[in-house]
Amino acid sequence: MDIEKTAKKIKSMEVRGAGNIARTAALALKTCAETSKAKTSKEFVKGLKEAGDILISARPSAVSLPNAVRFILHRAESSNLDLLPLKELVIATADEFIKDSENAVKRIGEIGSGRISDGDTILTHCNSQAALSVIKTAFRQGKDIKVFATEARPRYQGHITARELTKEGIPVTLIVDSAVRVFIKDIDKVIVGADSIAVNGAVVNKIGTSQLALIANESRTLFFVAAESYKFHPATVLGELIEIEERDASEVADPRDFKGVKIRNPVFDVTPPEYVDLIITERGVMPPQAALMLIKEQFGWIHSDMQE
Ligand code: RI2
Repeated sequence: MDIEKTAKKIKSMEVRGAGNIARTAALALKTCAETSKAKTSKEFVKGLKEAGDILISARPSAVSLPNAVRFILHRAESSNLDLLPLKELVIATADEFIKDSENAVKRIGEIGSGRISDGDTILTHCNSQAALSVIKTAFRQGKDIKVFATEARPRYQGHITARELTKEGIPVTLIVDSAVRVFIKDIDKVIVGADSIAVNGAVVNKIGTSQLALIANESRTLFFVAAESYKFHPATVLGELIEIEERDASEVADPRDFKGVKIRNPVFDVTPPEYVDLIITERGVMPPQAALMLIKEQFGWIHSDMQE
């Protein structure tokens, strides 16, 4: 798997979804290790670091991407192995990340489904494998549930969600993003995914999520976030802000049809922790206020790297 090609696919969103881009980056680093022509361990790590930088620069908001790269690089850099065992270590670490990530999504489904009741109508936004894992698991347990899916303008990932859930046999209603307030009275729980979670429990997710959270809060509807622990952003402990990606205006409308009009396209927004009832992780369910605790447990090992 070519690093530049993979980065391009992530940038263009041919490969998308915070968990998916992390796993894809890990796979790309694995291939990079397998095909490396480096003659020394030092040279090998240097090449791996360069590849990691290219992958990380593909999309700025989902911390899952740099977390995956750093997980692998940290192991390589902190070992004193010779070239061959070092390569094997990197390959095994990439495999470990991918496997753990897949298991985390499954576990989130098992844990989160406990929060879904028979007869619930659930609203979800965009297309999150973690959020859908909760919904699908609850349905497979025999719970009679219905789902409202927002379309998620401008790229319509909600269409993927609607198709995915229908395939599973779950009744789905597709609505435009701006219709949420009309339907909120019919909704028992909102479940969304996350691209990044800050140390204060603020959730960065697909644009529109924070509006949805406001509406849920106004109508006293539970608002859940489903996220693997590698979606937590360690650098926010040091005060770093999460960059919000702004993509090309042409995703919103053809600029040629709007001469003289400025078109903006931020693709994520920030939901304050006050609007989040629970975060469902593979380690268990937690309030957003416990984010620091999770970050300390999960990322103690990279703290020293971040200070450099
Ligand atoms: P999972 C997506 O980003 C959405 O914002 C989604 O909620 C989030 O990643 C998490 O998705 P995009 O790549 O990792 O569509 O739960 O911009 O699949």
